[in-house]
Amino acid sequence: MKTGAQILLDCLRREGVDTVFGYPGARSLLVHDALMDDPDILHILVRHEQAAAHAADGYARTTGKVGVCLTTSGPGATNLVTGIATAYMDSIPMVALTCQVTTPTIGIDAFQEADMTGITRPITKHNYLVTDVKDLARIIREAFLIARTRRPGPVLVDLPSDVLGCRIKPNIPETVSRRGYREQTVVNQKQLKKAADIINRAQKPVIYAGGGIVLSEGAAELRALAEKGQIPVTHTLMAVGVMEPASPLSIGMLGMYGTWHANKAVHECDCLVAIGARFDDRVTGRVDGFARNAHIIHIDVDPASIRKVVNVELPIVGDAREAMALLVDLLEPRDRSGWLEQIREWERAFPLPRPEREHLVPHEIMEAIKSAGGPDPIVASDVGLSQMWTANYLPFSGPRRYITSGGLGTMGYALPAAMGAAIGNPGQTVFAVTGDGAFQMNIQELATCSYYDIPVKTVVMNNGKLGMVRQFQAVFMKKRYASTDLGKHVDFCTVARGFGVEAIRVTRKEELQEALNRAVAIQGPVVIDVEIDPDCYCFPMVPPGRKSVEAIFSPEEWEG
Ligand SMILES: Cc1ncc(C[n+]2csc(CCOP(=O)(O)OP(=O)(O)O)c2C)c(N)n1
Repeated sequence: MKTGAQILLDCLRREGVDTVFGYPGARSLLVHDALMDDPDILHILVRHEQAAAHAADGYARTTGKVGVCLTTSGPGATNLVTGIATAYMDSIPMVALTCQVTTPTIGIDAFQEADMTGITRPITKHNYLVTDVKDLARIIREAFLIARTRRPGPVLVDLPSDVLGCRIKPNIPETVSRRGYREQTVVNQKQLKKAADIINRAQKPVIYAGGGIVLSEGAAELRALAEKGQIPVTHTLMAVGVMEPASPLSIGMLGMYGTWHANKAVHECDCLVAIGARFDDRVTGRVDGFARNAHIIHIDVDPASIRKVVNVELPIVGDAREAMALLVDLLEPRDRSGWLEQIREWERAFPLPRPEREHLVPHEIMEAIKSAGGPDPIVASDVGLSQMWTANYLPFSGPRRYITSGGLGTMGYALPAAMGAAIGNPGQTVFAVTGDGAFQMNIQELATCSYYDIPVKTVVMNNGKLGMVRQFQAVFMKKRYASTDLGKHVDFCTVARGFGVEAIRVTRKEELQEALNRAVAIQGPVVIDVEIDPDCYCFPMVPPGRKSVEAIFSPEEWEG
């Protein structure tokens, strides 16, 4: 006979879970107690439940496994909401375990009761309230199956404390399936053949590569496809690293803060092959101006994302990797050097800006991180200018190396996500790149890093401002900087040391490289607080509501 809590851990072990990011309370006592003696599952006690979700997310993004977080009921559970929504928007496999008040007291406003299945219905792929311990093992197995298959996403399981305390003879099902839920899709060969015909006929095709390629482990197939057809590839924020950045076929990121030449190529192409991407409004700009002359092919595992934003000509529902592997055989080799040269010409005309200033500027910081980080560091970036600078200026030669909150744009993501990444990838160098605003949203996690000696190197791009919002004010609000000044620079070094984390402050260019090298050489966590020019922004930028070729390169260019 075993308790529900013990059965839960048996199920987690069965799914190969080695780490749970969590925070306890009265309702989770039994699970935390069982975890204390568990030889296989490490429980990381975060300092705020939001960080548990982001850490599970960072673990999942960098390992490809399902991330797991665990909280008590009520406020512990509701604190997960932003982290779950972050994972949902970016299709990240996660199982969120929230403990609940006892089944007889559900619905009477019991102490620390919150209706978690109700609250998270719109931000989970699926969710469950377990009302009978006999269902527990099956539900946990289903939760993992649903989280990691098809279009992945977070699944929440709400666990009343009496269910966790109930004793039964455990019976973990060998296999699980859900009626109406097919784990796999079968790619339609006829549609693929049509796609190949369109691509083979195209003079100026472009591949628009999205996060689905990362999730399906399809980077090699993408590279083969691009190579065979000599097709340039632009990627989304979610797909950083899917192409080798030095490849002549890689044309950088598209969208609001993408490269001018990638946006221009999409604007001028005669065939756009969207793979594992969802035509996010930050990518398309004004939809009626997006790829206006192109035959659009859309390959995606989720039929609901097809024709949601853009009326594509040829939809193909299926796993991105599988579809690309089949498509590559149908493509005819082509010489498209004229088209590729045209895109390079656009790049030479409007390269990513690399300004020279007295103060430290972003691309210099990215170059220094690259030089200190070795061949393949993992970088979790926050949300703000630091995010776009990292995506544009730091080269990543593989997927699952650059992680960020793309769809929801959650400030405070970087440090906890980097923690999860570091735990999932022992021995790897892991950076969190953050702004001074976003850092303060989960800064308490320095305590977690210090306690467990998680060696995250946090680079704070400290401009004393909420830079990305300030950029909007500089461009669109006539430089009225409402509520974006964070005041006198916070001394993050003192704060970090208070948490028991080593810290280095950088104010001058000459100090930067040496500081980063030293941070990487230190065994444990380090904060590198880098003072940067507050008037440094991220350009080119496509103004909201404009076509993606209407990017501006400075605030002065805007006359709207
Ligand atoms: C939780 C949350 N609140 C508000 C925002 C809106 N927002 C987007 S970027 C940004 C500024 C970020 O400032 P900072 O972290 O200092 O980075 P910087 O842009 O200066 O690099 C804000 C407030 C958000 N994305 N997330």
